[in-house]
Order: sequence, then structure tokens, then C-alpha cells
Amino acid sequence: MALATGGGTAMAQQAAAVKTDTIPLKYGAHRTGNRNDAEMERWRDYGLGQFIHWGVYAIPGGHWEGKSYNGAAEWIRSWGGNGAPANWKETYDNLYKQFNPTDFDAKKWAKQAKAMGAKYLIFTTKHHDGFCLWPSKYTEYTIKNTPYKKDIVKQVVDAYNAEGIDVYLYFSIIDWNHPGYRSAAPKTEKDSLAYEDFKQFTKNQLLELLERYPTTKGFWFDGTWDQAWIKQAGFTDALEKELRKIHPGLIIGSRFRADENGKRHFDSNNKLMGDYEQGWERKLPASYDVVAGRDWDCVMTIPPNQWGYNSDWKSSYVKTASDLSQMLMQAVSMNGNLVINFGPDGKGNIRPEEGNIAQQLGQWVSQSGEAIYGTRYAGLPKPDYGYYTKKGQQLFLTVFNQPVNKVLRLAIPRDYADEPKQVTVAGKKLEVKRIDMGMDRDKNLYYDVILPNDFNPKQPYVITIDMEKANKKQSTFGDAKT
Ligand code: FHN
Repeated sequence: MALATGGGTAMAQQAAAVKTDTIPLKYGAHRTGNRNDAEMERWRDYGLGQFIHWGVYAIPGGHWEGKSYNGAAEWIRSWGGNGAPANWKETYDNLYKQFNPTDFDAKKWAKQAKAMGAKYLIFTTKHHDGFCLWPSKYTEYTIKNTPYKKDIVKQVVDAYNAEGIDVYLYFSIIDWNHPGYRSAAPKTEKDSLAYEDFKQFTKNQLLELLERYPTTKGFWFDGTWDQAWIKQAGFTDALEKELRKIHPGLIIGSRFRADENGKRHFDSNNKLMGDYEQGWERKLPASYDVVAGRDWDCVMTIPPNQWGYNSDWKSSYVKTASDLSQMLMQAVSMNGNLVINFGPDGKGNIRPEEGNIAQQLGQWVSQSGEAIYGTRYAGLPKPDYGYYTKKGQQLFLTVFNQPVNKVLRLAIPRDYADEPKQVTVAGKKLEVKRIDMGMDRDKNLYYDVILPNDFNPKQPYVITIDMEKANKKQSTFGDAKT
């Protein structure tokens, strides 16, 4: 954009300079981030979600004819080189003819998810291999042509909705099965025509999904990093607008599209390109300032990097329910949702290890829900004991590190609006007192919460701190002039 010229005022020049810094974009961020409608508020209240990766890849489960695929099990179709079984791609592309998950019971999954405390589900309608778990009319590579035949997406949506769990549809743009799909940006006319066909197919499938499953709350897009897709800024921008128009309230994260300069997640002006930041995968932000002011989710595997079913979990560290409960509180304390992945086997069973985690985590979550659901970042420094969350004038401290002296010392900045009035643990009142810490330049006030001597919980616990408007008079130390 042109700079203002001539002798304008200093302010006008400054404004012009600011304008100059903004890159004009046709396909940048929409007014998406920081949405304040009811759907988005509901999303913020979830806290905990379940991810399910399920498809044909669950049949090999990371292994075939005694050989092991050295990658994420849902990627097994891309197995190549000397280590791969002969004619592997052909074998894989015919595996759907064996897909017959006779043990699949969507109601059982949904009940388990509910008991775990999940408020929403992200379900793989189609992963990179292109196999559709719904009977799409735009391809033959669907559940309809397996021995199982029945629409799996519908069963899942209905069962989870019946348990009060919202459903989001995972959809991979990468589709190894479609003849028009390209990874590199098309260079020849033939490639371009093929890719146009693929784009239309993708659009058709997305519209089809919304039509078939009207209770869908959002799409969770994936496989959008290929140059071919990145170059489609005009198309993807229009498509996103269309999806939002026909399905008001639809929630879409930052992984769907790129702007005209190829920027993903954040456009060339650093604006979030979606309703929430969708880049946190298997890793949580280290501190609030990294995600400050934005909505975000983190999708988490139980083993290090397996989303689809892998029959061998022995060779790597498998997270425990305690690991996950801590991650959950870490996420929620920074305004994020944690989404824990499950990978059912080829028959439709959720493996016992995942079942145990769901049960143990659910047991803990059911006692700690007030600190998880509907809470927000508390605006306080992170305490060493655990994590703060907040709802209205109630503050929650979820304690993971029990102090040996049985005193929880709360540091509350002097300029924080509220201060502790009453503190309880499991409904029992605890003694709390503001303490004199001596003189220094510290910006905090300190409150000691005294835990009973015989209080030795085996699990992390939540203390509830009812706050009241801070007594500013009291918080000004006459002697704190150093
Ligand atoms: O390649 C996929 C992977 O298989 C899995 O689906 C994850 C889930 O977030 N997403 C992709 C990698 O970012």
C-alpha cells in the first residue's frame, strides 16, 4: 500500500506507516478468531475431547506378514522400499474388502467417552488413504462396499449425540485414492484438470457430510500442507465461506487453508485463519503467553505418535491417566481444550489399555470437573503446585505437587482485582491467611492455605478459592518502600 506523501501531521504519517505495514490480502483471515457466539462459547467450555482415528489401517495395525511399519499406523499405506511387503499398495487398496468390524458398537464407545468426561468427539470420516466411513456418493471407496456395509459415521454421530457429546468431523484433504489428487502444485494442463476434478470432489464431499449429519458442530481439517492445496487460496476461501453459510455456527480451526502468499494458520498479517489455533499436536504450549488471547486445541496421542490402531505398544512409552490429567489441566489453565486420541482395532474394539485410561481418567475428572468445564485462564502466574483455572469469582487450584509442609502459598499480584475469601477442599473449609513476607520489590501478595496434617491424597486434587474484591487499602504495605 502506498505511503502518505507530503507534509501531513506526525500522527497522519504514523497512521500511514501503520497502514503500510498491513499487507493487503484477498484471502486472509475472516472475522473468525475471538468469536463470541453461543457455539464458540460452548467449544471453550468443553475442556476435554476425544479423537478417534479409525479406518482400513486398523486391519494391519502397523504390521503385515511379520514385518513392522516404522511410522504412524494410519500412514501404513505409504509403506515403501525394501522393508515393505511386496505389492503393498495394491494389498492395502484392497483391504477394505475385508473391513468387517463386527464388534463395533457406537453406543459402547459413546458411553465410555462420556464416562471419561469427554464433551466432544472428533471422528475421522476419511483419513489420508481416502477411505470413507460414510457411504459417500462421490466415490466407491467407502464403507458401503465393505462386508460391513452400514454407515459408521451415522452410528457414531447418533450415539455420541445421544450421550450429550458434540461431534466434529475430521476430514483429510490429502486423498491417496482419488485419481485427481496431487501433492505438488499441478504444472501441466492434464494435472490441472485432474486437480480441478479433485477440488470439486472435495467440495461435494464436505457439503454431503453437512447434509447427512446436520448436528455436526464443526470440521477438523487435516492433510492441508501440500503445495497443490496451498495454492488454492481463492477456492478454499470461497469454500470455507460457503460451508459457514450453509451451516451457521460451524467451527473450523486454522488448518484448512492458506492465504494467497501460502501462509497457513496465520495469514501474512499474522491474523489467525480460523476459529481457533489448530497447530498443537502431541505437544502443549509451554506457557500462556505463547497462545495468549487465542482459542486453541491440542490433540494428543497416548503412545508417542500412533493415531490409528497399532497392535504393538510395547516398544514405546505409553502415557498414563495421570500424565493425561496433568496435560488436561495444563491445557485448560491456558484456555485450550485437550483432545485425547483413541485408535480402535479392525473389529471395532477399543483396546484395553485405552479403556483403562478412559476409566481412570474419567474417575479423576468426575471429582475435578468444577476446575475443568466452563473455566478459563485465571490471569495469575503459574503456581509450582499445579494449575489455576477460573470461573466467575471462583478460582480453582488443581494440585499435582503436594507441598511437604502442607501449606499452599498462593501468590496473587497486588493489582489482581480479587483476593481469597474462603478456601475449600472437597467441600471442607481450609484456613487461609494473608502473610507478611518482609520487604522486597515483589509484586505479589501471599496467602497461605493450611492443609490438615492428615490430608494425604493419593491423587491430584482441586482446592476451590472463593474470591472477593481485593481490599486495596489492606494490600498497600506502608513498609514496602525499598
Ligand atoms: O498425518 C496426520 C496424522 O496421521 C494424524 O491424523 C494427525 C492428527 O492430528 N494429523 C496428521 C499429522 O499432522
